[in-house]
Amino acid sequence: MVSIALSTGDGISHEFQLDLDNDGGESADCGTTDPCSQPFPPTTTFMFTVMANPATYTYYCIFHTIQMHGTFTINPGSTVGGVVTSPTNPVIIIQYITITSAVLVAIITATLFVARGGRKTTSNSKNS
Ligand SMILES: [Cu+2]
Repeated sequence: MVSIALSTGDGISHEFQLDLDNDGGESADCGTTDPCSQPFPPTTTFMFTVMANPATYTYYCIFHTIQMHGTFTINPGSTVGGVVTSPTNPVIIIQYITITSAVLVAIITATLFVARGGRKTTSNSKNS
């Protein structure tokens, strides 16, 4: 999820568009191929999910495509303009740790059981 805080410094209307289909600033693409904010001023926070391949794209102000544009880079295996957050619910983390521990204990117990069983079989065959 990308969150962009948009504001105007000149008092006139602007609208952010991320040109994911690389055909320039086209208002007809808003809501279909390209994420677009609401027009602003005074301010707006535009949140959207990027469904696109890692690459460098162009963003535009739809109303001023020639004067107002820039690059928007999607890095492979990373987030754009933010950080990946860990689960914040301690209960989920504790449950996850508990399940992981139980599985590890089960694996260790099974391994020890097989190892002991193997030695017994070996010693039995030596004895007989
Ligand atoms: Cu503009």
